Amino acid sequence: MNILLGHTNMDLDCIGSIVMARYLFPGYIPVKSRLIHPIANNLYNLYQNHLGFINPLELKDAVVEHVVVFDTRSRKRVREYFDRLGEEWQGKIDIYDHHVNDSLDIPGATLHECTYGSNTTFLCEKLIEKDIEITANDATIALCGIFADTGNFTHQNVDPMDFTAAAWLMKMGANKNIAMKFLSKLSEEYQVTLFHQVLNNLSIKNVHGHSIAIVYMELEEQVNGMAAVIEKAFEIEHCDAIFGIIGFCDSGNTLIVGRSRKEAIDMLPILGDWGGGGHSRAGSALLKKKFGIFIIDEFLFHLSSELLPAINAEDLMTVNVLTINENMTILEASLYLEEINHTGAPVEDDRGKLSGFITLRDISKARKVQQMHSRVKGYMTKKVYTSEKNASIREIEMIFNKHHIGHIPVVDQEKNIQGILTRRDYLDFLSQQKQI
Ligand SMILES: [Mn+2]
Repeated sequence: MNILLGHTNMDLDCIGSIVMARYLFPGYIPVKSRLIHPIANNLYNLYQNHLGFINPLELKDAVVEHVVVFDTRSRKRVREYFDRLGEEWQGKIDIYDHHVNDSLDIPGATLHECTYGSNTTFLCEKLIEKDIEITANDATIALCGIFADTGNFTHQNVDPMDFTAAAWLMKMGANKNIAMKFLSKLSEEYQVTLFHQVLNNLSIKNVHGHSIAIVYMELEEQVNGMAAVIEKAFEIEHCDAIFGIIGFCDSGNTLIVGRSRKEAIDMLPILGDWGGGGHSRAGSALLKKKFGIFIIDEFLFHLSSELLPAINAEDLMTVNVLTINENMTILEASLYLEEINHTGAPVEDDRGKLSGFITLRDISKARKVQQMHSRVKGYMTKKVYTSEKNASIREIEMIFNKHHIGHIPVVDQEKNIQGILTRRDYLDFLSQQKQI
């Protein structure tokens, strides 16, 4: 007998991968995990006859020759199956996995890897290459896997191939409406309740300029689906990363769930040091027999030693600022702006302190009323939105969004101009970032 299996706590991407793999490995039997991830529960229940998964208990007396593993390369995530096969089992193992940052620790396995957002995509790619057609039902199940692992194509990990695979599945008859039904993150009533609790308990901390949402909660007993709850809160909170620290009174264990929007906040080292794992943007750690509110401080301390300072205004600003003196005439200012080819410039007083901002628009107002020989002082904008050197990207972004301005002078406490930030500097920064 030959078998197909995914990681423990089987999720939609595992099921999608296995359903696609059945076309590549005809006659192979899929084995289900003893735990099914809450998000995959409804799909699994509805399609279980069609899926035809067997229970790992049935492996006990079976003679298994070839095992194909999907969506993990980590031994501890497939232990429930290999334990059944027995210690002396020595068959062939192939792995199809997209967790490229995890280390392969399944002895003797041959690894086939990809960097796609969804592992199901990887299997779809193989089917596309081989020109194999699939049923509409299977296409729907696979589409769920792709939607789930790419966060409906919004996650950082999304690859063009994920779109290609999804397009192919639609062509094979995948039903998007059915797929969307299975993708609701908070499928259970209690998750919705917990979600509201998370929002109420959330606080935002600034760790080296990164805005980090932290929530600490104690629950009577361990519940499933906590990661989905934290993820949902992350969707609506405007922060760089979120960490849910959830203590379970019954076991005395604490679960940490982390999600990040920034390359600079990598879950693998942060949670890896605490015995956890996952992807760089999404991870979790279970602290065994560790429980209590003191974990927040310990964790924040750990974060501050792990994270490098975030990019700030100083990193993005232009330092040689071309300024205009407030006692120049509008005509002089106009000629000067033309010469330096800028649409506006900060204005300083005779002591060199920022006193306003003048733009071509202000100048044209003066021109209309033939006041070109008036002083800049009279036509400049006096209320200038400024920032300080150590302002975070978020603060800068907020100034641009709120005030519809093109330039932000960077000043010190005495209003000495230290630099200037333009909307262009900010947009350039954004396009260099994979995602912030
Ligand atoms: Mn996956």
